[in-house]
Amino acid sequence: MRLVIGNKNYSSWSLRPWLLMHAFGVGFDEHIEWLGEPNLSSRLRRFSDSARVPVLNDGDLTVWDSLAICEYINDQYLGGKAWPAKAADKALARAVTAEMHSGFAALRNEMPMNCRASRHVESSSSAKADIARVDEIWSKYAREDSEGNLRLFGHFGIADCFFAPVVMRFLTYEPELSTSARAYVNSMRKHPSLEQWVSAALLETEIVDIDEAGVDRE
Ligand SMILES: N[C@@H](CCC(=O)N[C@@H](CS)C(=O)NCC(=O)O)C(=O)O
Repeated sequence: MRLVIGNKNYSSWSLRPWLLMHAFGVGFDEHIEWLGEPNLSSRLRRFSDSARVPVLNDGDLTVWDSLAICEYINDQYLGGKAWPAKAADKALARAVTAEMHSGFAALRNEMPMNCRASRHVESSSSAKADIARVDEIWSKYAREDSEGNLRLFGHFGIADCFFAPVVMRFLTYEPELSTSARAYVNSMRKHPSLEQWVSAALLETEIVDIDEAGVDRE
């Protein structure tokens, strides 16, 4: 099985399924397409008509879109355990995941994922509202798992994977957060699979200008 992704430093959509597969020990080869190199669209079309990453190839099957890939991995390889077991928690985990997948445009645009940077940006009121909503979701739904790690609905899964790029954004741009949201950031950052992603991101050298927002923090 192969997962095609973009730069680990920048590709927030790629991080989601990569983190799920890595954390649950689903074996896969990864292939990186550099987002700043020429002919991106035609290069990505070799893997999927969507011309976007991430893309999963499993035998004859090609799945694009980070949520569809996570759902497929969960169904085919994880016996459903990447969503909470209880129906009510599962519904809420799906709701916050869908909210992340389809919303938070201002936050995404103004604070691009950039794992290696420590920056300050002046946020618009829309981005501030997005940050407050993320804070509210984490404060409400993050609970300790059996090992004392803060995870959404108390068990690492797809919802955490969808918010992991925002964890990275908040570490880069350090917006004001509540104590509980900050605790979720710190706990997620220590996840061994996220550690591995970030270590690899730090070794990358490509600069993608449109994802370099803000000014360096002291
Ligand atoms: N909804 C898609 C979005 C994927 C997406 O926009 N990926 C970006 C990289 S992070 C991309 O492939 N950009 C290529 C381009 O814009 O040409 C998903 O969830 O996978």
